[in-house]
Amino acid sequence: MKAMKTKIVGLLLILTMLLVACGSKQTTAENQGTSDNLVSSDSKTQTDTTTETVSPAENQEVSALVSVGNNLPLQIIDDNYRTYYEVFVYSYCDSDGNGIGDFNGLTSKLDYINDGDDTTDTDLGFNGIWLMPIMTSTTYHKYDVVDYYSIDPEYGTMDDFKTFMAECNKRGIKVIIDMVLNHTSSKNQWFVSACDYLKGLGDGEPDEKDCPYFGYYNFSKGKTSTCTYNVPGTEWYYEAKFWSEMPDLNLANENLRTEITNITKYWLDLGVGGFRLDAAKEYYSGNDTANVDILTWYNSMVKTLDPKAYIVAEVWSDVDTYAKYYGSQIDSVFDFEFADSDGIIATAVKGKSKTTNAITYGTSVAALSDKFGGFNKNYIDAPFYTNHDMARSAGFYSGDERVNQTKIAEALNLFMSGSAFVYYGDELGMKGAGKDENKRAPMQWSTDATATGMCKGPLNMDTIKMLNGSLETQQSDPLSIYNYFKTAIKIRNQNSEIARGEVTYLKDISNESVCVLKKTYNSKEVLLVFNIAAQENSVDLSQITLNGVSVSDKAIAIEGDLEVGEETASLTAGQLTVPKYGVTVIW
Ligand SMILES: [Ca+2]
Ligand SMILES: [Ca+2]
Ligand SMILES: [Ca+2]
Repeated sequence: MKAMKTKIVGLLLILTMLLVACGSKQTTAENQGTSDNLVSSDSKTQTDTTTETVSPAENQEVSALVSVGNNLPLQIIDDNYRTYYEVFVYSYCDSDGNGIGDFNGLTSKLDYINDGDDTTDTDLGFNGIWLMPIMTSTTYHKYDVVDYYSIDPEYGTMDDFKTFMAECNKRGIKVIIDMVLNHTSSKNQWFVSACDYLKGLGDGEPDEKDCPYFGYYNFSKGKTSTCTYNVPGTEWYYEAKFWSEMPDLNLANENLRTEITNITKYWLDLGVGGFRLDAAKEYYSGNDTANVDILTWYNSMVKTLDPKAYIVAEVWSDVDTYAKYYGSQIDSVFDFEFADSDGIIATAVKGKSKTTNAITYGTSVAALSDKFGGFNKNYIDAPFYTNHDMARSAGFYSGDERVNQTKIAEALNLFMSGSAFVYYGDELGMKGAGKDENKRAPMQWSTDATATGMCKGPLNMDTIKMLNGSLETQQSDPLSIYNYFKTAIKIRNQNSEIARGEVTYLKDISNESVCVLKKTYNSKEVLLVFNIAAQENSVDLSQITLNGVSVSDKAIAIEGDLEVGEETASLTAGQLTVPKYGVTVIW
């Protein structure tokens, strides 16, 4: 961390010298200081809106693009407010030509995710990775764990994983792994042993002293409403909520809890920074209170082992239900209300209904602190837009504004407070809907399926016609979805208030097309303005004060400008004009 700070200060010094050398004007007296005031949180360098810093060879459009902002130094803070990239290793990058993604492939792409160098912006800038299950399993998706102390051989060796972890650490990327605790694979030795024990029991009564694994699962003598699958050759039945080959665990069992503690410690010792808890709603299906109790135990156990570990749970439900899960004091619960094609983000962007628009987004975002904070004052929201269980977002929209809508929807996700999650491939506007396999298609490094690193994808995947091109085609296009993403994450990384700010929704100046939010962090205020419409919009911000200064004052400027096209936003005497689907950060 110290080295990184030194690097940032060094970079600022160089930047300052360059600005001076280029003759760029500093527009306010308060900014005419040394590089010291550049790193203090409430000061900034403002380059003039003319184009002195741009080489004469560049045309006016490009000049306009760079002059409005997005030039602030990154403010990367080593805490649990991060920008996470959800990776399905199977479909990400194949290193050995068998068509299945693996750790060596993923490691080779880390410079794409985050190169660890804050002076470059050739990387996406994620500082967290969520790995979908990586332990030995019988399926391609690996949500049925056979051995919790291993890496699935399809993904490589434990040494490959250790190399991956070391490279992530170098880059400041926190890695969290999927921890599947609701069920195991039927091929897990625990379940196999328990079934063998029951088969040899005859008419006798089971005793955990003879076979502790019997207590790990939910068995009953005779079929019940929950225990519906038969252990062959016995009168015993077991619970398997999702699939006969995924028997549910009995998380109240003390021996199992000791085992889970050992498993958790094993992965923390390997350098993992936390866990994504799969299917927490089904620990005790239909009993949220019991589930919160399980999470309370798990969270306190994990935080005892590593106070900085991060835990996010999947509770696929309505917001009032998953809010209650914060009562366990886990850091995060995925914010499903905003996700998917019928969530707050997508419906606001579609804007077809009077009830789903910029106002819905603003009021919903502002309501979160009351909803979650009452259960856990240290809650960290976990917004996401799509994941491996949902259709890809590129298919949510149609018509002329399809690409622009795909873009701004991601900004509505990435500019939320908390740890924001992005599903791999969404940065390329990948497509995929219908059966699960289609939602987990090969990362589109290239349109050539035989190119280096390309994966073959899940066996039963349909042929998917991508809409927005591969990384190869998008990299060089400044208006591609990929480059939009990079800028969005950069702005999030430049303004630490975006992820950490307390939200105030400014309803008096917001409307069905424009949402204005004020975010406050460390006593500093910034404004976020979203124009969720296919037309340019203007808003009068002159009556607003930020950090005690009127927005109409020259000291307040657009410090982040995220645009779908070449037009940029402008702020004059408190009057803000934002191009269609534009987003600005003002302070
Ligand atoms: Ca492979
Ligand atoms: Ca970089
Ligand atoms: Ca269960």
